[in-house]
Parts: sequence; C-alpha cells; structure tokens
Amino acid sequence: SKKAFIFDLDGVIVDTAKYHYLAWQKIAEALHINFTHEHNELLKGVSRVRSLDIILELGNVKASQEDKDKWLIQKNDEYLSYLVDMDESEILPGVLNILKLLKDKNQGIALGSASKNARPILEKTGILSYFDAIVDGNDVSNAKPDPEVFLKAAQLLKIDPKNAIVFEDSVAGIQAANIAEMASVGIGEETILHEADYIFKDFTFVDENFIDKIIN
Ligand code: B16
Ligand code: MG
Repeated sequence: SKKAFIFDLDGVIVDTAKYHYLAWQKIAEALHINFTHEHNELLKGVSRVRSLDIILELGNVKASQEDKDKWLIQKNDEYLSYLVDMDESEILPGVLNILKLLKDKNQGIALGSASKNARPILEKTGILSYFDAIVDGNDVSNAKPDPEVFLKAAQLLKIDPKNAIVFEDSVAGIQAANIAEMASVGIGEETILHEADYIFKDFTFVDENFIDKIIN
C-alpha cells in the first residue's frame, strides 16, 4: 500500500554537517571558543538558533540578542558560501537509487528537515522533483524530538502517521519519529541510533527487499 517515506536532509541525503561545522567554527574562533568535531555532533538536527546557544554555552559566553542576531546572519552567510558550488555529486551514496525506487513504486516522498536552507539544497543537487512534500525549518515551531516536522509531512502527503517511515541520522530525529508512532530508520552508527526500529550504516545498505517489506 502507499506509505509516506520521510527523509531528513543533513546527514541523510547530503553531508552538509561539514559546512555547518566550518561556518560555526568561524564564529567560535572570533569569540575565542574552542569548538571541535565532537562538539559539532551536538548540533546535528538542531536548529540554527539553538546551535548558537550551545556554542555560547560551551565557551561560557553571555551575549545580547543584538549580537546573537548578527552572528546568526554571519554564520548563515558563511554556510551559504559553501553551498554555491553544490551539485548532484554531493548526494550521499545510495540515496538516488532509493528515491527512484520509491517513485517507481508510487510511494509518497517527503522531506522533514530542521534546515531553513533545505529547498535550495534539493534544487542544487537536482532532486527537488522527487519530493511530493517539503517540511523544513521555515514551517515548524517545535524542534526535533518534537514530532511536528514529521507529522506535518505525513499530513501533506495525506497519509496516516502509522504508515510513515522516517530516515534520520540524529538521535533527536529518531525520537521524534518514535513519538509520532512512525517507523524509524537510523542512518549511521548502531551505538548512537539504537532507539531506531531499523539501522543502516548508509543508504547503500537500504535495498529493495527492505522497501518491499515496509510497503507490504
Ligand atoms: P539551517 P537536518 C539540520 O538539518 C542540521 O543537522 C543542523 O546542524 C542545522 O543547524 C539545522 O539543520 C538548521 O540548518 O541553519 O540551514 O537552517 O539534519 O534537520 O536536515
Ligand atoms: Mg540530520
């Protein structure tokens, strides 16, 4: 039967985490805050505003709203500069195959991302047309693990949450899917994503058998 397959963006479709990291690092450096790769893990799936707060907390920096607004703009400008040259080569291995497979099987496909830059990324990588619905950081007021983003996606596809499947790389995203009573599929490390119903290291391990098992 027809299901809703909901994809997270960063860490699932593209590896934009490396660009977020570079952009945040510029801000952190200017504020003399030590911001490492491990710290960057804390920002995955987290909104831009919350990410800045986490970085400021790491450095014990108190700031005015005015300064915070300025840094948020600087961070995003820097981040966008990394996206200028983005193309289909940045789509993570196996993702395109699954999108094609789901389209062939007449399944609902949606995006459920915290990013406010989701649309231009889907456009630049050439996969926008695969998506029947897009819910991103511009459309929700509650961040993952709140299920709002995924519930909205299922609603737009007119499919019951119980018939939805979420692909996520973040713990908060897996929790959001579980709270929404959707099937949660972790993309990444089993040790980190153990709350997921299914776990795959990356999309090259997601095969037609698995998709058929979900659909039937
Ligand atoms: P933006 P996802 C998230 O994307 C990223 O994982 C997170 O690191 C980022 O802060 C957030 O989007 C907001 O992104 O600054 O572009 O609005 O994993 O939910 O697709
Ligand atoms: Mg993600």
